[in-house]
Amino acid sequence: MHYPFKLQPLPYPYDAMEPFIDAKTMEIHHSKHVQTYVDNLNNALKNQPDYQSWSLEKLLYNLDKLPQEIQAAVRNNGGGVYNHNLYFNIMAPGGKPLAEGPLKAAIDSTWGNLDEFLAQLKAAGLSVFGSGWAWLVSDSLGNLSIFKTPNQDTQIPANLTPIINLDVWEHAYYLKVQNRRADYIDNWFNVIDWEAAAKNYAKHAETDFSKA
Ligand code: MN3
Repeated sequence: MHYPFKLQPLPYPYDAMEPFIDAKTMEIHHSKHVQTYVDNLNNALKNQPDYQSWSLEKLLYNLDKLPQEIQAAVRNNGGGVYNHNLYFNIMAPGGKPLAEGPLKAAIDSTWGNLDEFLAQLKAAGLSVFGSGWAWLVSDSLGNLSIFKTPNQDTQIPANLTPIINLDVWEHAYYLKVQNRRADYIDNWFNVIDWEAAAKNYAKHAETDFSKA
C-alpha cells in the first residue's frame, strides 16, 4: 500500500458495534475523520514523487528523512490512517474472546489475567492528556507492554508490534457518551476482536519497520 492511499473499507456495517458504539459515531469516524487523514496524506505526497512508492510503514518509520515541509503532515495524517486501519480491524461485533494460546499466556504472565490487563489499559487511556492512543504492543521477543502515543503518533518509530490500539480522541465517543471517556472505554472492551489481536501478536518476531 502506497500513494495514492485509499480509505480502507470497514469489515462490517456502521451499526455492527451497537449497542456499545453507535452507528453514527462509527460512520462519522470512518467516512469523515479517517477519509480526511487519507486525503491530507495524499495531498502531502502529491508533489513528492521520490516518496510516492513508500509504504505507510516506511514513511512513518523514516519521518526524519522526509522533506521538512511534509514531515508534520505525514506524521499526523499518515499516523491517522495507520492507527485507524488497525483500530477498526481489531474490533468485531460483540467482540471475540481471547482463546488459549501465546497471547493469552503472555497477558497472564505479564498482568496475571485479562481483567487486570484491561484495567491497566483503561488507566492508560484515561491518562492520555488531550487526544491520543493507548496500545498493547510487543517487542521482538514477545514481551508485552502498554504504550501511549499523543495525537496520531504511532508505535512504529519504537519498532514495536501493535496488537490492539484504543482511540481516545473525543471523536471516537463524544456523540454517545459526551465527555465520559471511561464509559467509552468500558463499552469498547466488549467489541475487541481478540482473535485478530492474537494474529497481530504472532507477527512479533518478524516485525522490523526499519526494513519496511
Ligand atoms: Mn479516531
